[in-house]
Amino acid sequence: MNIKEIILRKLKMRMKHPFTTSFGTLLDRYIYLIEVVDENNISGWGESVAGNYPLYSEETVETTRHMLEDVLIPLLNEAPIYHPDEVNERFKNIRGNNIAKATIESAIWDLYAKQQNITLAEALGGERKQIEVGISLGIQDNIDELLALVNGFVTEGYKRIKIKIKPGKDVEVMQRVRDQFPDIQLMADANSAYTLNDVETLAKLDNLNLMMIEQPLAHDDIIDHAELQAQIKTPICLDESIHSLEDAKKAIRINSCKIINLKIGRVGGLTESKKIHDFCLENNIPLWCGGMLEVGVGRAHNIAMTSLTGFTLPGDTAASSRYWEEDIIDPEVTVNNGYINIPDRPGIGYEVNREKIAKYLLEEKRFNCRVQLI
Ligand code: OSB
Ligand code: MG
Repeated sequence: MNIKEIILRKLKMRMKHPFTTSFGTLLDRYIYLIEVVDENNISGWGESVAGNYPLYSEETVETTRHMLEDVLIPLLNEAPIYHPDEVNERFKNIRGNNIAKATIESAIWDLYAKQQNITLAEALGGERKQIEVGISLGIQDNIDELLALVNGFVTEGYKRIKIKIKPGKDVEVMQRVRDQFPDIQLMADANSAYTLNDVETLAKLDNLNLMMIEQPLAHDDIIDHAELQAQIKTPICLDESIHSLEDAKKAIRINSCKIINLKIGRVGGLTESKKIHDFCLENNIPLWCGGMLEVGVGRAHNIAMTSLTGFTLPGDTAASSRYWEEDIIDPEVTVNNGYINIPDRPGIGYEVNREKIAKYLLEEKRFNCRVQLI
């Protein structure tokens, strides 16, 4: 079946609340959605999870557009594709730009699953019918506000609470949360805000029975993390440092981390995600699926991915209503007592709502396509 058209749409969506990490605060999400349409007018969807500025990764909303328009879509047009696994292969000489690659690769996976009339979860080999979910809480102005937030989400049933930390907003914050909630699954995410000079501070977190500390040190490091892991009991989880299966293998080989956070965008798509999943499963490395403040399309891809059995820890993919007044998919993602049911309709399993897209649309570009997806 040929892909006859690819449509790139830029949306602007305001989040319900600003989200603050050690690298900055986000309120308005600018999002590229990609739609790949085949000859039978079946559509596959992908979402660029890049930020407005290159703070989490070097990619931005607009670099993903450039890559898609000027590099990746033309490359796809060069030759037929027989299976979505070949998309990653086609892009292998293009350095970096994993979020851009994942945007179109994940849309082709969705289209492929719909053409086969199976769910994306099934296409990926996922077996779970429901997944456990946690929540990620941004840095708050004061601890009482944070405690109120934690209380709300624990009451709703979220299975794991992740709290963003940075120097000066770390040990006391985590201590207060732990004191008030002695039994919850709790973790911290530093988004690279520390260095090895901070070992003393980070070691204080060891008393709090945290599931893990996520990416305490530099975004591109695995060496210092190994040194830190040797000095603290709390498991280190790597996020920013892992861009591929190779990165994951090296990080584990030198004991830089004990847990891996997988983000489909960060590793360049679902094919690479599956490889990292398989490696973690074979080697008993706890794995979970991270979030990037996605709207419904990205959320749906995360949910399908998390249906694979190697995702042994609750992920970051919360309900649509966590960030959005209204999501662009029907139905929205809902969480019941800490679980999301894997949808049973083909592909991503949620319908993209075109009226809502029109409401948030800034730009639309159409590309004629000759890609055969057979
Ligand atoms: O480090 O996991 C992160 C959001 C944007 C960029 C990086 C991160 C995050 C989150 C939010 O923690 C996770 C989510 O709820 O989508
Ligand atoms: Mg993180």
